[in-house]
Amino acid sequence: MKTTFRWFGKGNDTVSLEEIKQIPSMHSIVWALHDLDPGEVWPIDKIQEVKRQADEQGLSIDVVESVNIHESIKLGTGDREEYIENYKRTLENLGEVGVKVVCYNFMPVFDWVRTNMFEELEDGSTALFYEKEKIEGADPYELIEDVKKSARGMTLPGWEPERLETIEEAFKAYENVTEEELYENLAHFLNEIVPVAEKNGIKMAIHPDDPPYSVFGLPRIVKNKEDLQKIVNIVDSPSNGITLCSGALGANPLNDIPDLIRTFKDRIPFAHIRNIRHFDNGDFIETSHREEDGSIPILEIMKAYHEIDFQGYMRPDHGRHVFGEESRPGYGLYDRAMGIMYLLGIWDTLNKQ
Ligand code: DNO
Repeated sequence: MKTTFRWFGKGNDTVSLEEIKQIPSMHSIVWALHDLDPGEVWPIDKIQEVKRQADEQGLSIDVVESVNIHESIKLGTGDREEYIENYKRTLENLGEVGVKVVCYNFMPVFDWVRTNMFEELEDGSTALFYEKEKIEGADPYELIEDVKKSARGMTLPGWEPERLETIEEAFKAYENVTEEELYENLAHFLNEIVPVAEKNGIKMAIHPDDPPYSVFGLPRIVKNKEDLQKIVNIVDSPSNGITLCSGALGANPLNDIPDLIRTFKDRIPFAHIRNIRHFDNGDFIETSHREEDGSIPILEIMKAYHEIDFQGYMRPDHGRHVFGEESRPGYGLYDRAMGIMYLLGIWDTLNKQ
């Protein structure tokens, strides 16, 4: 297992590479060119600049999260081939500097969804919160306004202003798109992309839907074991893989994460480990990584990774906001660093047994 930490780039993150380097065991940053729009080719000089910055700290740039998918590819509209070609060029450029894993998602319109970024927990720390009823009755435009306000001026991954500007149009475009059609569009994309990824030494890793069910009536196709099985079957190659996110999939209590790890063991190049606490009414809140603080079986998850001799990349996912730190929602330094030490403690113990 190689440990990683998400970093949003110089001038775009409250956490520095110098700080990341001091977290024990750090192998690689998880990065992206956040100033580019989905569909643009990532220029080699910009990629090399990130590599240079990481090299200076002795960190590798093996994992990209995410190269976002242009909405035309998800919708399967006439201009999708152009964007698929651009995606291939980006993969070639990333392969050239040694990137090994590219995370992406296939969620229509919204990436992840929450109702409050700074919900207070019992100990006074705050964390991302999802209220089921609020979403069910919500007007998506109101939610967008709320999210923007609660983001405290930071752009959130997946909620970039350019994306939000076109949201009305995007909603209309998906009005008649079924889950089958969305799946067909993913299959078309993967059939085109996976051979290029293979050739460039890259493993594609799809991120599950977060939360793993339909929101605002939009189709969702990466929700559970059955969906993941269908996706890995599209192209039978290690370059067609999964980002196994325990928090995203875990929001549905019926998803058995240790079982998913064992089932898809050869197809998980990238693991996100996040704990959340379920409430009876369907709400959930993100918690510390410690198993007993939430509802996700973190110990069993680590055991399952250990059992499959996991050689991929792992990152501690969303943390709480603690010690008064002001950061991007879910992406402060302190709680994620504490999280990784907890996960490493489990891992090292398993290694000694
Ligand atoms: C949010 C993240 C997501 C994730 C993408 C992957 O914090 O978990 O934005 O990066 O869905 O493509």
